Amino acid sequence: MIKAKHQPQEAAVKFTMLLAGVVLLLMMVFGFIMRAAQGGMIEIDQALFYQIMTAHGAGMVGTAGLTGISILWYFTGRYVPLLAGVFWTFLGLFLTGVVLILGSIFIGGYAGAWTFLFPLPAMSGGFWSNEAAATFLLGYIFIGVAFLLLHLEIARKLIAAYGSIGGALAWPLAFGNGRAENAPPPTVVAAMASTLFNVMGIVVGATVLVSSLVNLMIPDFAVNALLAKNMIFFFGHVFINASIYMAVIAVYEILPEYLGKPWKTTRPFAIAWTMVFLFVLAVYPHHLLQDVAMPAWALIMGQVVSYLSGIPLLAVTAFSLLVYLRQSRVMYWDLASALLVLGVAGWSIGSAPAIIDGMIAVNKVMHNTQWVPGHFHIYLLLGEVAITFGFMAWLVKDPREKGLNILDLAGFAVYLLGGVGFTLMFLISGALSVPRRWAVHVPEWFLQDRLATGFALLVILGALLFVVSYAQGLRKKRTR
Ligand code: HEM
Ligand SMILES: [Cu+2]
Repeated sequence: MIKAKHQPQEAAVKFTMLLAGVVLLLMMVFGFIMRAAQGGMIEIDQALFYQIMTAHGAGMVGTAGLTGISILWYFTGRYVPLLAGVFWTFLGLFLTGVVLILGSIFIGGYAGAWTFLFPLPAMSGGFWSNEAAATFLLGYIFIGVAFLLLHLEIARKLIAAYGSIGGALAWPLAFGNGRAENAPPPTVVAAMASTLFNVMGIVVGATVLVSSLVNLMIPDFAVNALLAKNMIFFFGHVFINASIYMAVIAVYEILPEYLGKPWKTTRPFAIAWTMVFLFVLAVYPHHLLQDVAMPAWALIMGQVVSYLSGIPLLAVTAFSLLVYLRQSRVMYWDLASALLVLGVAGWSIGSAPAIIDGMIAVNKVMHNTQWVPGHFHIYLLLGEVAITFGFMAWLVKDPREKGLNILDLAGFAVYLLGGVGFTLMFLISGALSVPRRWAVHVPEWFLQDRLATGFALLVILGALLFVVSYAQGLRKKRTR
């Protein structure tokens, strides 16, 4: 249906998605263990809780990034020829980083959370050594370099094919008198924009990583804590947002096959992507609303841009999707299309509690509560990860079968039910001021903890069905 000029790198991406599916499952089990421990259903050593929390945070964010960029790579490969060797090098560096991170946590005992907030890595109170912390930071640096490499290859090819950065961002259509027929496809616009901001985020992240590393080795090399925090949250905010913005390319490329109509680059679409590019960079101070030392203007900017940041793109994507769905006479539901539509819905719904938390008045009481994991688990679990599973289902889709078989339906239903229940329990706990990141909860909080643990089991069951059916699909496709 969609004219592909080039052949995307099927094998590399399929292999990566299998890997990612297995890691997602494993990290979900880590999450389940944490929630069960908070509910007093199992007992684990508190130091181990924070190791698991660190692994879950870094592992999930890393996998979201990995799946997001694999989706981007796969579909960008339809429009420009990308070098396969770059992807394999990326994967090698990425996995080296993963090994370093896992070693630092489970051998070295590092448990300073995925945010490695300065000076925590260097102040473990005897729980881990400076070497363990340094290994963790080094692992991140490997992953950062891996991403930079892939983004540079993408940027290079897009600029060559579309003339300039502005050309790939559809600026002539957005701000000039360019015509929609000549505009680059949505995938190219999204790939260019997310490449730009992710590169900026990673470069800032690499700078603060290296500074923290030097500080670990030479404690006299002091880092300004507030500056380090700004840089870390700039990086973290941009990186996790980029994972969603990259994954949404799957919606633009795959759903048209179901809708019977291509997803078009319109003027609002082009403007929204440029706005997102600016806002994603400007909004990060909403992570620092509790830092009294921050200048007031930055915090106010964080709040105001929070209202604006996701909305243009979300509105354009979600609204277009609704219009396309209403107009289409050929749309049908199978696992892939159901998960992709769920992903857009989860992403949209999750942004509401995020914006609430981005208000300074609310943030003062909500910020260190489970409201925060509540909102981001919605748009990650039911957004980015739903899109990822949808993409995987599409990769192994049997063109002779149309519709949901009973296993697909069961997987989708338990994943959805579990995901909604699980995230709702976080939000309820947050509204009741239950703090986040506490290994031990008091019995008054057990009810939500235990319900959430049950819902988490459903999520894991659904995800297991998706991954198993993907693995079977890969095997069948090879023999077909
Ligand atoms: C079955 C699915 C999942 C379960 C049971 C689960 C469970 C948890 C729990 C219990 C926490 C700690 C909450 C607290 O602070 O008290 C947590 C934190 C977190 N989760 Fe999940 N999670 C799941 C899926 C995901 C997914 C899909 C992602 C991202 C793609 C994710 C990313 C994170 C992050 C970034 C944190 C923050 C870690 C920190 O505070 O340092 N989780 N999760
Ligand atoms: Cu943010």
